[in-house]
Amino acid sequence: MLRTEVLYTMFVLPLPWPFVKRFYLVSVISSTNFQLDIDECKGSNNVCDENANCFNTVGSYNCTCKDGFTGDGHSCSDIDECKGNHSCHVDATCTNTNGSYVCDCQPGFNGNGHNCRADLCNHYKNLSDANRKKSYETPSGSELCDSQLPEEWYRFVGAAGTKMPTSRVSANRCGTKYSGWLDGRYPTVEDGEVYKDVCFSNDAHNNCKSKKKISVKNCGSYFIYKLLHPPLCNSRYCGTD
Ligand SMILES: [Ca+2]
Repeated sequence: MLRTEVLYTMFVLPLPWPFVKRFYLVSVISSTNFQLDIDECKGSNNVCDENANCFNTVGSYNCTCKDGFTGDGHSCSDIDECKGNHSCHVDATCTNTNGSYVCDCQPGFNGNGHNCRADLCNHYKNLSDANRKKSYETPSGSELCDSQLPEEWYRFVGAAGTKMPTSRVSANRCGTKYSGWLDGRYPTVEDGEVYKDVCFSNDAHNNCKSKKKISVKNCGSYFIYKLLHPPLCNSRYCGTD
């Protein structure tokens, strides 16, 4: 919007006494050269929506809805990103908010909502067979092998015990010929996921003749193990109380 300014200009003329010593000349100037722009974006002039940005221009203005809103600038409404485009992870929950949205990893997953990773301590399978316990003497001819065990995270429960032993297990125990046991101490919760060697005992060697490196994690009240196929059959991962 342009406003015509009326300018009053004062001139002091050097006229001698007794003439009017001072003569005020009022010049009224009315010309488009003096039209000044009004900033419609300032104060009470702003007619844009409260969720819009106002851009003043010479003789006019523009209203543009802010990010997260849609409309003509004079009326802006929230976009529900959760119904359309959002960057929440597939394992996250999307919650719409005014002007934005929030992503939260679902229970059992950790992360910032845009990247969620399964909380391993809530995603494992149970090993519960009694013949997996280190005290179980393997009947001759019925040796089993964990080469058939899917390579996933496991927890020892029930008749299988509560964890893998950390001292040598004799050969021909826990339902196999080469009995598997964890070499070294267990990690703390703070240690997170750590690599550990599992030794498989046989008759001829007392120590770690055959071994496999696996991942172990302390979940506070129990341990979980990422069990991989053993290096040779018949071998099994043993449990203990
Ligand atoms: Ca929104």
